[in-house]
Amino acid sequence: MRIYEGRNIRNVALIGHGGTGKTQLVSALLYTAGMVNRLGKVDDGTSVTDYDEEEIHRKVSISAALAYAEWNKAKINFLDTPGYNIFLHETEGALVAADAALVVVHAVAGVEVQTEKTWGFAEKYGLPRVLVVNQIDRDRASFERAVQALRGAFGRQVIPAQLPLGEEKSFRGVIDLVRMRAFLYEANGSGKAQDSEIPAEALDAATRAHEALVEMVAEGNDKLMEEFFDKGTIPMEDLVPGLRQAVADRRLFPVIASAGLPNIGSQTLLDFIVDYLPSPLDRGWVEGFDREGGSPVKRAVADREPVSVYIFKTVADPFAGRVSYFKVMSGILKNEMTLTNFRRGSTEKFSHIGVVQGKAQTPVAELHAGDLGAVAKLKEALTGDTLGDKSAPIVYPQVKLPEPAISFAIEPKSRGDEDKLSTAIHRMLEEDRLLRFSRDPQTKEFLISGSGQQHVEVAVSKLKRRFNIEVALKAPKVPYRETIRAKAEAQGKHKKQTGGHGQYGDCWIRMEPLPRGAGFEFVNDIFGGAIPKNFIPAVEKGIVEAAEKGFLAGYPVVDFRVILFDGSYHEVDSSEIAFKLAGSKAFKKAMEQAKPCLLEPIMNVEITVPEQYAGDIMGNLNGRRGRVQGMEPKSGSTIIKAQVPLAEMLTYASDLTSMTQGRGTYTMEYSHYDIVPQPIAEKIVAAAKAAGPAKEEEES
Ligand SMILES: Nc1nc2c(ncn2[C@@H]2O[C@H](COP(=O)(O)OP(=O)(O)OP(=O)(O)O)[C@@H](O)[C@H]2O)c(=O)[nH]1
Ligand SMILES: [Mg+2]
Repeated sequence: MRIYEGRNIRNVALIGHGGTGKTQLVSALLYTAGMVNRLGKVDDGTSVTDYDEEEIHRKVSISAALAYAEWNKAKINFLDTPGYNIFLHETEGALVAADAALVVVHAVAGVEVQTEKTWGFAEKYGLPRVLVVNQIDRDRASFERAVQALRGAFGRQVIPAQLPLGEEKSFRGVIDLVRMRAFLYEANGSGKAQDSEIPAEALDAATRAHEALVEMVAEGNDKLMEEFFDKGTIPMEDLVPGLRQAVADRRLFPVIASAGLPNIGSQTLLDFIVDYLPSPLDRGWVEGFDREGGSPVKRAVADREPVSVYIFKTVADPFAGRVSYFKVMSGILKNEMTLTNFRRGSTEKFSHIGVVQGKAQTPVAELHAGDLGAVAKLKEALTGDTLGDKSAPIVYPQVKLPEPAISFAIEPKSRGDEDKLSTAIHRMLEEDRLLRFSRDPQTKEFLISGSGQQHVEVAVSKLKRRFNIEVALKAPKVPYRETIRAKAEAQGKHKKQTGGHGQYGDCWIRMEPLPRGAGFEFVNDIFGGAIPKNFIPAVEKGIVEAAEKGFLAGYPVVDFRVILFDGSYHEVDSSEIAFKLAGSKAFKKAMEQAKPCLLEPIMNVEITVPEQYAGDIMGNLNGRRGRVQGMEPKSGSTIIKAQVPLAEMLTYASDLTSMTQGRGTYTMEYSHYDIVPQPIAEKIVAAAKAAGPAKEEEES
C-alpha cells in the first residue's frame, strides 16, 4: 500500500437524498479505478460500502462507510453516507472527516427534501460542493430540468461543468465543458471512456454552456475578468486553476453527469475530483480547543505539526471488537504509536493502523496529515474523541446530535438474555450515538430511543443478527425531557465531619436556560482556587448524573447552562465523591427555583388522503393538538402537512386506516422539542409521582 501525502489526498463525502445512487456510484468508481474486480451492486447486496447485514437486507445505507480509490497519483477517500432522514445524524458525523462533498441528485426527481438538508450540513461544515446529477439512464431523466431545480434551490452559482451525451436509454457519455472534449463510455460497464471530438449535433449547446461556465469562473476573479474582457474568453491553462479556486472558495458549485449502475461518467468524475476538489492541506488549519471546554486554538494541517487524530466513527464488531475510524488532523501517525486521549486522559496504542475499503482493511506503516484510516481495539476512545502527541494537547469539537424522537419499551424474549442485553446494547451505543438506552421512570421497563421507528427497528434487528439476542418491541413511548425557564442560584454542600474520615464538598452554581436543542453546558468560573482544579470535574459529574435522573418526572434535564462560580474545600476531608454529591445537591436546589417544565417531541406529519376525507382529517388533527401548516391537492388526493406532538400520534396508523377506509397514508419525522401544556404536564408528573416508591428504590 502506497503512502500518500496530504496534497495528493481528496476526502470526498457523497451526500444527498435517499435512493439517489450514492452507494452504487461509489462501487462504480472503485471498479473503474481498478480497486475491486467486479462492479458491485446495491440490488444484489454486493456493493462495497453497504456491507453491513442490515444494509444488505434493507438495500439502504444505514451508517457512513469508507472506501478509497488510487487514481492519477492521488488517493480519493470516499465517505458514503445515508440519505434516509432517520439516519442523517450518521451523515453529519461523517462530514467532519470530509474536505468536499458530492451532492448526488436523482435525474428524474431533482431536488428533494434531503438534498436541501444535506446541502445545509455541507454549508455548516464549510465544504466545497459538486452536484452530481445521477441515474441519467433512467426513463424521464433530464439533466437540464435537474439543473434548473438546483439553481432554483441553491442559486446561480450552480453551473454545469459537464453535459450528458444522450439521456435515458441513450445516455452514453459526457461532454467536459472545460476542455471541450466528449468522453464516450464503453458499453460493457468498465467505466472507461474514449476521449473524442464533441459530436456535431451537441456542439451548439456545449459551446453555449462553455461560455456560461467561463463567464462564471471569471466573475469574482479580477485577473481572469480582465482577461475575459480583453479576449472574450479565458485560455485553458487559466480556466482549470480558476475553476479549482472558485470551487475551493465555495463561489461556484459545478454540476456534472453520471449513472452509477451502467457505469457511465465514472472516469470523468474521478478526474474531476482529482483536478478540481481541494486536498485536506488546502484548508490550511483546523480549529480546536486547548482542552475540553478551554480556549480556541488553531492547528496547521501539515506533516510537520505534532500528530493529532479525530475519531469520527466507531463500529462495534462482536468478533473484531471495537474499530475506530479517524482522520489525521495534523502530523504523521505511525503504526504502534501511543497517543493520549485528550478528552479522557487515558493513553492508547495504535496497533495495526490501516486504510479501509468497505468492510476490508489493509495495514499501513503510516498515515499523513489529512488522511483517513482505522484502528482496532482502542480501549476507551469513542466517536468524537481527539487523541494525539501528549506534548501538544488539542480537542476538536464534537458533532452535536439531535435528541432522539421516539422510544420503545423492549423485553428480551428469554429471561437469560437480560444481562447479555445490556452489554450488547452498550456496544451498539458506542456505534450509534443517537441511540439511547434507559429505564422508564414510571414502568421500569427497558427503553430504547432513536430518531424514528425504523431507526429503533434496525437496532433491534442488529441485536438479533450480531449479538444473537431476541427482544420484543412493545408500544412506542414518548421520550419526554425536562428543562428550566428561569435563572437560579444555589449552594450545594456535602459535609459529614463527625468521627472518622470526614467528607467535605461545597459549591455555588448559577443555572440558566439555553435555547432548544443546545443540550448542556458547564462553565467553570472559579477564580483564586475556591475549589481546587482537580475537584471541578467531580462537581460537573454530580450535576450531569443528577440531570440524567430528572427533577419533575424522572426525564433527563436538557438545554441549560451551569456556571460554577464559588465554593469552599477542606484540606483533608475534601474528595471527588464529596464534590460530586455537592454538585448534585446544588443542582436539585437550583431546579426548585428555576421554573422546571416538561418538553415533548413535536413531529412533522404529512398525510395523503382522498379529497373527500380532508375535512375530517383536519378536524381530527386539531383534536390531537396539531397545527395544520398547509394543504395541497395532488391528482384527486389531498396532502396535509401539520406539526403534531408525538404523544398524540402513537396510534395514528390504525386511526387513519379506520378514518379513511384504509386509503390514507402518512409519514412522520422529528421536528423539535416544545413545552408540554400545563394541564397535560400535571398528569405526567402525577403519574410519575404515583410510581414514586419504585424510583427511590432504584436511586439507592
Ligand atoms: N437505473 C439506474 N438505477 C440506479 C443507478 N444508481 C443507483 N440505482 C438504483 O437506485 C437504487 C438506490 O441506489 P443506492 O446506491 O442504494 O442509493 P443511495 O443514494 O446510496 O441510497 P441511501 O443509501 O438510502 O441514501 C438502487 O436500486 C440502485 O440499483 C443508476 O445510475 N441508474
Ligand atoms: Mg447508500
